[in-house]
Amino acid sequence: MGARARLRGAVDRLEPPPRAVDWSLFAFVLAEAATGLVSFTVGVPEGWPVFWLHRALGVGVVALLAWKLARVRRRLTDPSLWRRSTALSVLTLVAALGALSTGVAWVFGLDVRVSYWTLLSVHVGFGLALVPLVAAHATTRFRLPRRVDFERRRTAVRYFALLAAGGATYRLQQGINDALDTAGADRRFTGSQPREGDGNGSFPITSWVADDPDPIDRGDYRLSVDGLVSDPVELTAADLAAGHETEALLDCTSGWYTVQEWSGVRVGDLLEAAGGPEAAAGDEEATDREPAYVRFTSVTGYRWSLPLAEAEDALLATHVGGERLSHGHGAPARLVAPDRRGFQWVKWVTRVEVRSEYDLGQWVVTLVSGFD
Ligand SMILES: Nc1nc2c(c(=O)[nH]1)N[C@H]1C(S)=C(S)[C@@H](COP(=O)(O)O)O[C@H]1N2
Ligand SMILES: [Mo]
Repeated sequence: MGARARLRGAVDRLEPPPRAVDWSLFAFVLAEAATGLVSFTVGVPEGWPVFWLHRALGVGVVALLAWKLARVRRRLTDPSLWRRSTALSVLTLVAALGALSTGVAWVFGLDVRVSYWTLLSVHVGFGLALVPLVAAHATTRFRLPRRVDFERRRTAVRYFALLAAGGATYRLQQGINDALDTAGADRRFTGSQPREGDGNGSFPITSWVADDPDPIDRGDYRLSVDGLVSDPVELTAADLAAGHETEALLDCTSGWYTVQEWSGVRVGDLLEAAGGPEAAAGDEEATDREPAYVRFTSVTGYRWSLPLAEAEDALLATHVGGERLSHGHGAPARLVAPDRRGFQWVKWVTRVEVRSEYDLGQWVVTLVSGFD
């Protein structure tokens, strides 16, 4: 038996029964959406498994889709078999191929821009569209999975092998990137590509959805530092030029990163200027009102919170690469939160507030701020 025949044999043995292929595709797409979204919140290298799982699942989807298409292709190519649901099937297939092809191209470091979106943002768009499409597609040919489809131990082995093959494929791909020195070789563990240079002009201005405020007049600007502090204060732009410096890496979920020298005021010093964090006094439930988070709010309402200790070490930056921040990058002051993803680095900060509670609303507000 030749090597090709043997590989074919191995691939055939991996193929799950038809109903299991359908349900696995559904489950894999959901898992892709989940790992993709979770990966947006990961900025530390220890979070690498989320990214690897996303890639391995993606290779798994390629295999499952190939098996599925081999089985159903006549339903697509033979017009006499077309039904109303065929249109939905085709749309689902297009979204799946869109998500897979942009994902693969991204991994190889392709950096084309589709109007003002990066290829990675287009990938996310296809991926998010795929979830409802796959769900609707599943209901048109709804057949409950049967125990026998998944029962045998062979099934577990199969899925494990599928994911392992996915991981191995990605590893192999990294080797190709290195050998051919493609742009993909410089990517971070998050998949983001580098933007080189120092200062305002060297990296993109990115607003997450709709934030686009008018420039803030330096003379009129006030920053309030309040919440659970002993002496709330209002500071001017001049008060913030405290000259604390730090090098930090900004990694945007649209797929680029940059390392810059930021300067401004340490948030811990800012809180000291307001007398320091202090539990709310004089009420029975004072224990529930311990300072635990610092919330940074933009002039647009966009906001994010960091745990107190992390926030104290963060920077409210007024300068980047030795230049005063430009309006687009958040002047007069923006949050620099090392190890956090870019969307958490609030720009145009006008309020710093010590709070006792986690702010669940921030997840929604970052999506809708800027809309009137
Ligand atoms: N107020 C506000 N802050 C924001 C954003 C925004 O839309 N509004 N975008 C975030 C995103 S998604 C990123 S990646 C960084 C980008 O910073 P930059 O525009 O200086 O590159 O700012 C973050 N801070
Ligand atoms: Mo971003």
